Amino acid sequence: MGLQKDFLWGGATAANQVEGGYDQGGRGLANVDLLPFGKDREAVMAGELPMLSFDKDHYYPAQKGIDMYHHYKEDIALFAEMGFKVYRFSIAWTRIFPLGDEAKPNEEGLLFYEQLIDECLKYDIKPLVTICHFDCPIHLVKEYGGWKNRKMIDFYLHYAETLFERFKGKVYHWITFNEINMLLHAPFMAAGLVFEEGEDREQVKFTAAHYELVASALATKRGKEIDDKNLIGCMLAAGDNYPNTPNPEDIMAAKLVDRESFFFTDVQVRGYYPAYALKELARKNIQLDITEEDKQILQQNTVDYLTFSYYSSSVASGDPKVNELREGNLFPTLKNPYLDASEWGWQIDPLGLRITMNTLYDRYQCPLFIVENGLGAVDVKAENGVVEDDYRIDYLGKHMKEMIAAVELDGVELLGYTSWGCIDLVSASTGEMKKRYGFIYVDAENEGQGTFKRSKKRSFEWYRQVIESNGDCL
Ligand code: BGP
Repeated sequence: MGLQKDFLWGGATAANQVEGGYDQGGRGLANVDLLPFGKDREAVMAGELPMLSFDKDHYYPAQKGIDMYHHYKEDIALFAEMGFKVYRFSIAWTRIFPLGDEAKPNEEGLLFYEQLIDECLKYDIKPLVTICHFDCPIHLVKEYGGWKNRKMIDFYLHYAETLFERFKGKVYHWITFNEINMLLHAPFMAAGLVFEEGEDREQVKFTAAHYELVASALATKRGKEIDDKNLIGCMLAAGDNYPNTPNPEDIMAAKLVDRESFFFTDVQVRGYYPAYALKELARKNIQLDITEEDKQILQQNTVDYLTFSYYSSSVASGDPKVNELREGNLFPTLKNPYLDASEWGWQIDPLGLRITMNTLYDRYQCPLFIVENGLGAVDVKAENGVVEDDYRIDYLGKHMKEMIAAVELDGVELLGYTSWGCIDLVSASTGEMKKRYGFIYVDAENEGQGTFKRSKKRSFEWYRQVIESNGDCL
């Protein structure tokens, strides 16, 4: 009993939240470099406040991240000390193609990731590469409108092929797009979409979604042609939606919210647009540029596994007045009276992870991989200089127990678990450093001040033991 012997324990990060070095190594600028720190961040993420050029007087969190660009060897050594079997990271598109539409890649960028990958392999840590974690070269946004434009499929494919070729024999686990469903909630951050006045936003978002789906399927095809040992997955921001009451109206409402996310994975795992999505698009009068060739591409190139993030469940009501009480950024939800919440209002629901795993496995019957889960919290060092993060140990331990229950008791097929922000990093939604997730503390403050020195939190040794015992010590 228990998890399989080769279960992939590890941690996850994203380039723009950790690397820094935004203008080094020939790197170009991306949408994620222009997400400001402070009050405008959410409006910019949503594509409502076009911010397409770098303002020297402003601090952008991606400028410094946690300076992993210069600390990666030290960081990977610490991951190895915890016993990581896998490290999920993303490649910054603009390190490889600074503008995005060049024919020739930037060798310095490829070399950086090659060294990072070699450093992982030195410790027997498998690299799990996210090809696109929210980033889109700013040149592609300005010249082509980001993912509004079908040409993006070719640019993305050329970028993905370059990675498959270069890292052949070293990387076997790939994710095409991070949290693809985030495109509907944060369209500038997730897909480089900026809305023109009077533009039909739904039309733009679903057009971009279609192009990303085709690009993802084509990357799956090319990745497997280049090396048939490659495993290519999709990635969903997951978490079941509960009905507010047993009223059938609420149950239907929860189902409808779920569909906004499942729409993406239904296409990526099953290979075709589900009937409910076609009806919904027609009702909204959204015309998609879906060609016969696109349909074939989607049908023939479904993913090998489904990866997902899980932070919380949510609650929906069929009553519009009740729904007005929904709160929270990105994924607004009603309060669940049975759950506590994090300092950022994300409701903590370990059993929800087991429920979500069952929902996904029942729906798709394909291997799952939890690639993000964790607690964002304000960490304070105790007098001994150590962050005694028992709250994080509690959160993660409870989630891991439910994860193991889903495998042992429900028969869900699960390849691995990478906790989000295994080392402190910049928060995607708020741009803050003070929302910390790591087992490793980084001495950096909200606006890039600090020594960037790394130190172990109490959870570091705890996670080491979890991995060593393959979850048995929980
Ligand atoms: C997911 C993203 C990550 C990450 C995480 C936590 O949506 O894939 O990039 O940051 O959420 O969110 P936050 O950083 O806002 O706490």
